[in-house]
Amino acid sequence: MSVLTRRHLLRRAALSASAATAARVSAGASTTAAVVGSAALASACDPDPESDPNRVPEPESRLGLRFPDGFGWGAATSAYQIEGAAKEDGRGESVWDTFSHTPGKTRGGDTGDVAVDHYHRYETDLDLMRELGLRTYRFSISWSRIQADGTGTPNQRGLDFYRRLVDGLLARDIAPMATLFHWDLPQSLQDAGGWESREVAYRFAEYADHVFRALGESVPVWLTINEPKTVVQNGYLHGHHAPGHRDPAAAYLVAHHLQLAHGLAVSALRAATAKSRIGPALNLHPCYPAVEGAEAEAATRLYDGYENRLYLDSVFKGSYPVDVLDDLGPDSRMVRAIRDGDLKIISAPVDLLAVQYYTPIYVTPSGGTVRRWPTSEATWQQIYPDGMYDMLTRIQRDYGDVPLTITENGLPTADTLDGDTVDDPGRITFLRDHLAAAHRAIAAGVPLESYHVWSLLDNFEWNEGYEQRWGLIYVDYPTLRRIPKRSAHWYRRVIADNGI
Ligand code: IFM
Repeated sequence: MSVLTRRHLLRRAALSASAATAARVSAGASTTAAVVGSAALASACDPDPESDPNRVPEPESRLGLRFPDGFGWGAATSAYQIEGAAKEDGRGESVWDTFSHTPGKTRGGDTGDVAVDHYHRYETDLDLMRELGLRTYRFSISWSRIQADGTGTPNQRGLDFYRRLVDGLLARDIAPMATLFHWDLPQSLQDAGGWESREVAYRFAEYADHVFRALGESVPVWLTINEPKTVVQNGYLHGHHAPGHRDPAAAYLVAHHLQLAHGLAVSALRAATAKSRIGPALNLHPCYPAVEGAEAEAATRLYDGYENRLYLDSVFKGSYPVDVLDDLGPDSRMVRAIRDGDLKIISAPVDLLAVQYYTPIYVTPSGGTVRRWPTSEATWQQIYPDGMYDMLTRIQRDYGDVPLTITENGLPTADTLDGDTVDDPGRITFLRDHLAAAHRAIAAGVPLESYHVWSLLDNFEWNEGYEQRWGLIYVDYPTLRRIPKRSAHWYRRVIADNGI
């Protein structure tokens, strides 16, 4: 493994460190809290702007940009981050239950046991989505609710929950978009080798088949694996995500098996229904040289290979990038694990690509990184909206006219509850500027069909616990009351106007 690769790994480790302390009271959180929900959101859209306490000043909110008719305005969540109900209705343990319950692994010892109790409050959350005017909602399915041990007969009570959720969305005219895997691998499968085991990819395809047969056509868009790169880097290189390994050789083996699982799930959907669409959900980071010169260019190219092309080329070109394979070396566990036919499975045609954009990366000649732009409360995130434009146009340039959806984009802000309001102008500015970049990409011919804010609700931000607030809707953790932030009121206007 090259010096560059090691620098890449070290940088990611450095990014995982952060300073704040946890403040959440999760244990014993009330499940009977009042909700400041629909009514608050609706009244904030009162036609008399002067009477509206959440009124957004015009210069901040209006750029005069209209999106194409029918553009999909959405928001996103994931199962472990919001559901709670960790031991209910036959749900088995996942790697995130194990990890978050291991002392020292999450900020303040926070866990997803209760999270924001979406499992019990989904009707409230659905009503909030309707009041926002969402046209699409992206959520994930917890594998261990469907198969407690990751194999065998599906758990009907788990399927029923997602059936209720999907029906509730459809009843409110919101298109469901479901992710099959957002990092919560059943612990039993981890015990059997986790993603280092090729077998787990085949168990994933079986799980996907159960879900497709239960919900298939009711969900128009399916996403396979959420951010395989994050599992590789955070879960297996740096260990600050479940399962908490620090093993570069294992990490890229895992990358291959996650890609294989993606491809097998695409085939499973095709066998189950011809009506729904499917694609991968990739967090893509545009990489730029930090300085001029051939060395920085070369280092940036390889960095891009690990960040982006490893996942894009395999799906859209049917090959892994040669520079990355060379850098890993022929004796790497990943390279040795690739079997004849695997890339054909992985590159089974998809219907769309889900892009998650958060930050650019600036690469030095020696393969290190530097920061160029202000960061959000998440210190790994530099705020650079043009990076979204660059990534969207680059995808079209390098991979053709694949339909695109942005399935995550957002930032954490230091929100505080003041009475019944939460003022988060930083989120409005961030979303507005990124939407302007998305609009520019559409104008340049990029087939972008929808956009999902990360996240609908404040939630469990993995090893960061509940400290970072990423939601459009504030969650008062002691009571679990929901309070739409000022950005939620702004986003409702954006959706109603179909523009910014
Ligand atoms: O919260 C996560 C999400 O689960 C995956 N993408 C990035 C988000 C913010 O870190």
